[in-house]
Amino acid sequence: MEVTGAEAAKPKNSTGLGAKPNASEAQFPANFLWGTATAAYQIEGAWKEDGKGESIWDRFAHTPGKIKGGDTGDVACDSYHRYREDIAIMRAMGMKSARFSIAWPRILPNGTGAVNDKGLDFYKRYVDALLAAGIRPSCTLYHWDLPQALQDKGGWPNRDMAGWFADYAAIVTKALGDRVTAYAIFNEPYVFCYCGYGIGVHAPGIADMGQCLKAAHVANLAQGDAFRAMRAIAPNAQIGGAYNMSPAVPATDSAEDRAAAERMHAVNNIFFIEPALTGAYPKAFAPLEQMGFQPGDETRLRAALDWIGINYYFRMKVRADASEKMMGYRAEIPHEGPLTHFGWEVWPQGLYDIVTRIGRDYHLPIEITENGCAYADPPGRDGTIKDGRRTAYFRAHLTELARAIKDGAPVRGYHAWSLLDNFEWGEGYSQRFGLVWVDFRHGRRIIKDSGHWYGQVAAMGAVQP
Ligand code: IFM
Repeated sequence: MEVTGAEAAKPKNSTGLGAKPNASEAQFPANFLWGTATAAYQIEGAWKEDGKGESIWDRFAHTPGKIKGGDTGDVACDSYHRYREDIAIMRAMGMKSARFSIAWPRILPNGTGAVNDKGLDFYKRYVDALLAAGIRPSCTLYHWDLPQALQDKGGWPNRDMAGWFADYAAIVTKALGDRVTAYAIFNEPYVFCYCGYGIGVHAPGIADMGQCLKAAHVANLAQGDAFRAMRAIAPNAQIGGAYNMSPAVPATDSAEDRAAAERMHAVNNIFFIEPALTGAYPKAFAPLEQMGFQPGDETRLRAALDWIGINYYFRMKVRADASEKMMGYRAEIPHEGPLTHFGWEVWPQGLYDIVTRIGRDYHLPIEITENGCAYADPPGRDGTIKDGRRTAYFRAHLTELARAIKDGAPVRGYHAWSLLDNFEWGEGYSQRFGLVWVDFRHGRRIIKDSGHWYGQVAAMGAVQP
């Protein structure tokens, strides 16, 4: 079944999705922002088109042995050329918000200096097409595709990065500021610092915890500098960030494991929020000297974020471990619940736990900027994709989210990861997270059963049990 217009959102009677809301369903607020999320490198392709510069992910993926199956993002979902089709799908699914990211090397091929107008024009067209479809553009400035030219100057551990990033953020805000009102400065700064500089499984492939700590501090400075630059240009924009978060569950009830879990929360969940909102690192983990902290940085770190984005995939069990010199703990994904194709435990209550804690601790509007699962279900003979496990995953997580909202968590939106099957970083194309299946050879898209189901949830503002 090819995707065509309003077909996507038709009720599926076999699953009872056309039924009226009833009292036992999980109900969401009337103006709730139902959406999907994507990221530039994962979907766009066109890696050297229209003046785009090389990114660290281009370089990393082109290095033999780095990505499963030798996959690259050179073509990906070809969304650079097929974005109108993607937006038609979102519209047909009744989406109200589209989270997407900008590729920095499309705008500034060398990271700094001359602006590539063709790159800016692409995102202007993209945003205009979203607005024409009645979908709110939610723009992430950095989802990991650093210009390689800046990595050649040291990348995120180099303090100059903060200023370069703020300049880039200003250019984008000036160009899109009249069209875009929602921005996330970074996507998952913990992941790009830790995986990129600490353990080297992501671009630029450096395994050095010293560099990781420096990168994390510079990213925090960059967040503050970019926030101020953007606020000056777009005073009414909603500026926030998307942070990966895993509720930290102590492995035992011992005081050591409980303290270790709090330390993990500090490192993993709030390391890029506390400095922005308070000017200081979380007390449970603040190795200032190793991070290269300088006098005056406490002011630069500050960013009065308007909203907090939470990317939730799994919880972590944490135990104290003195042999872990830096953090003093060991954290792992438990296997008590069912596992996705990626091997991640499905634990819907974790979404409730993290959302209620962040709501309680920071009193800021929250959006779920990512939540989703990888399952490989292919199209059947009739061309449909029966991915019941994905539907069950979203049903369970949305039910927990509705419970969190009922209990007072200030959540205003939810973005399923992801609109499309796409390039899953080190895993290449082996992990399919999409509500929409993509044939990576021909670019064809098919809305999966879960995508039809999610469209109905968005239309009804409720999840049926
Ligand atoms: O695909 C990624 C995304 O880029 C960032 N958050 C997690 C997703 C699944 O691993």
